[in-house]
Amino acid sequence: MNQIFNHAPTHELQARDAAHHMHPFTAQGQLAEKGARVITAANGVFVYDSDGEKILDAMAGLWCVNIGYGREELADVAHRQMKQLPYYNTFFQTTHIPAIELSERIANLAPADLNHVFYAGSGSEANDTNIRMVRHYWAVKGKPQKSIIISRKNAYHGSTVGGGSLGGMSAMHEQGGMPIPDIHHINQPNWWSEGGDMTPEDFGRARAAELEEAIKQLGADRVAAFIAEPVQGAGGVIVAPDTYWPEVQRICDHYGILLIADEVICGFGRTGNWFGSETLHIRPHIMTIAKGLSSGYQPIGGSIVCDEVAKVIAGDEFNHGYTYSSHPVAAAVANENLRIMEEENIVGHVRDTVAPYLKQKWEAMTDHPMVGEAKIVGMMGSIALTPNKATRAAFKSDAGTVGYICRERCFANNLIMRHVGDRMIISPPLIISNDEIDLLITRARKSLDEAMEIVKVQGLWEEK
Ligand code: PXG
Repeated sequence: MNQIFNHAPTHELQARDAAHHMHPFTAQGQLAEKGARVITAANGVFVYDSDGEKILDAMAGLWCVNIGYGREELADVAHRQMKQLPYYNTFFQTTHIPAIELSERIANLAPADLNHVFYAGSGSEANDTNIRMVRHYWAVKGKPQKSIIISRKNAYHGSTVGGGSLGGMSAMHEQGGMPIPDIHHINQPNWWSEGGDMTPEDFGRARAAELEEAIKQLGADRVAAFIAEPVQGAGGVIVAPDTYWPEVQRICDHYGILLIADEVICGFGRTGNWFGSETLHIRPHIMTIAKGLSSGYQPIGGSIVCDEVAKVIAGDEFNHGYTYSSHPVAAAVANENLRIMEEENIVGHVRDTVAPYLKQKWEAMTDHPMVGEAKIVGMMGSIALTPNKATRAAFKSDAGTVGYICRERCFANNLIMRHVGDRMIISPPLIISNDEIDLLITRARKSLDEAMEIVKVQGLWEEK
């Protein structure tokens, strides 16, 4: 692998970064003091930093590098496509070959009659498309008042004004005037934190019933769609109890509500099937896709749309689109990424080999004194940190204090494992091997031990 070592020293790169580069979801001042970690190269499941450290990336970048780093075929395709046709749009009755080929491949991979793709540059943009598309669909059908979209608290659907409004992140809603009108949030199916004395099964049914109550209260003639991630990712890899999704599906069917599955994280093999909807037996009308579509090698997202919605909106001009909708280089790279995934049976590798192995190792971590529950679906997992497993107590410190300590230990041990509040989460590249899973678990356990020590020394081992 070609690592570039003749770059400026780390402290100099950090100072230049702090001077001019504004980071997403970051307190700039704090980062400027600490200095950002400078990532310089990557291969397989490892990334390298400017100090030469080799770090196991158990987050696949931001849940996206499903195929792993360093696949030269993707670079070659991008190079060829840039020389052939670096840009053209698909507005104004034009198209190009990468868009044709990618759409055909996605339609073949997607379940049921999800046969049509509208492209965006990201998951956020795709969800903005979805807001407009489902409202437009009902308007064309003579029901313009059917415009409310129901979503869930602690969901993540992106960071644009539309995507952030759909999302249920209160910290985001506090800034910049969100949510936009006609978005309604119900509670999430997070049993560990919010299940109280209920069994997970009863709790799953109760949280699904909130959807029905919301529809009745708002009026089915006002509700356009329900949007949800099959497994909540950024919210902390929250896996709903088994009773939840069948009931949600029944409710959407019964009241004639469109179902949008946000597959930005769950899509393209992450859960052991091509789509999370297949794993959880959901039948969506629209799927949001991004991330694993190109394994993050190019920015591309989109909406996979069912025949009925596509047919209805086809009768009219849909006044919507982005300069980079179906960008030829991004589309060519995504197509090559999916070709490799199919040819190398990477979804099979997940389902039959690494997901069962990781599940066994991950769930065994509940023997650690600080780990309450361990949840995992395919290659996305979370553990809840707690000072009292029996009562599922939260730490007395602000949510995230202990999680942050643990994340810092992971970083120090050359493992990228994230925290969401006091949950630790992983989503490694799908091409990870069982040996690399062993390394992941060894480093995670070491980090947990060290974090627990610090938590105790700092007097933070206290229940809320
Ligand atoms: N939907 C879901 C389910 C996502 O996870 C988006 C939409 C938005 O995609 P774009 O491409 O616009 O970022 C996402 C993105 C995190 C984190 O901290 C998660 C995402 C993005 C950034 C950070 O876990 N997910």
